[in-house]
Amino acid sequence: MKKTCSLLGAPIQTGASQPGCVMGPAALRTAGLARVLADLDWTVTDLGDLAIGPQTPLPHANPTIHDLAETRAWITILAQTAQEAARTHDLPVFMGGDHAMAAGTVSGIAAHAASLNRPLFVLWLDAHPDLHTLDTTTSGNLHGTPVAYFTAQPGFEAYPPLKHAVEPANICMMGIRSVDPAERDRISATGIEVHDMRALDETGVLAPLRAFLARVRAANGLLHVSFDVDFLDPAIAPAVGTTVPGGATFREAHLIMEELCDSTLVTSLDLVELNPFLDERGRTAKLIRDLTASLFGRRVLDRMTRSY
Ligand code: NNH
Ligand code: MN
Ligand code: MN
Ligand code: MN
Repeated sequence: MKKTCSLLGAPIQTGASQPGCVMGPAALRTAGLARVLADLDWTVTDLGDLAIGPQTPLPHANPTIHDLAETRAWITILAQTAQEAARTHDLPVFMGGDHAMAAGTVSGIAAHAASLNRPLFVLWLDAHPDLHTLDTTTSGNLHGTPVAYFTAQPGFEAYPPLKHAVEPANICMMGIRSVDPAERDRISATGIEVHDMRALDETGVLAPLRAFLARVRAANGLLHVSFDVDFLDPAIAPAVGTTVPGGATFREAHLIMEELCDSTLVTSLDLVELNPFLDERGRTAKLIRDLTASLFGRRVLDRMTRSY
């Protein structure tokens, strides 16, 4: 039986500081993502793009926050749709859209995991930990909040009520290199496993990744991968609104995706923050397509996979 994946577009950009992520799903389709995955012997179903209707503005005590009502509506529809996509496909892919969407996708997947009585693990590949609450964000850009939301931190009265939280101990972050003070405190308080760029320079990406995957396997967990384009170095991935120097190289990123593929543990994927308005001749969209292909089984040569 061929494995099934779905592609769902989430053209949300209200969580970001500048427009453009609305075009992310279209750029990934234009880069041929569906065909590439089908050529790797997956049954691919494109579920199209989600949409929200007009919203009534939702004020908040934190005056920096913008587009709260729209972002909230996206989280609601994404949580429902992600849960359903995970129920009906082996590996649903959520094409963003800015990273606020992960508040919806991960909470929806967490509900799915709870229905299977299995723990959900999250691999967060990002320059940023996205650990702000609505009370601590100073930019007001809600793409900085999803991890705090789905780990059930206080301060999210204005977001949809969270039904199933993700355990901070089940989260592994890699590539982190831009952390705000409130986020630094929350990393300590929650004990989330964070491999910042210095740590990855010291250990390489493979050792911490394999240790995390071993934990997922031992717990019979589901594994959601949330891939923020700014995880990558801006020199190879310019199409993102929040570039941070010193990001993952082409080879590090491919190695992570290849190891994730070999593990066979990944059960859902976000591709977020692609802003095609900032791209150069589609190169970032094509790179994200190729990294996804590595996760779905593309390899340079046949080789023995290591036994687990
Ligand atoms: N921490 C910053 C903020 O909250 C940056 C967040 N931007 C991101 N996150 N792109 O991945 O505004
Ligand atoms: Mn992010
Ligand atoms: Mn980021
Ligand atoms: Mn509050």
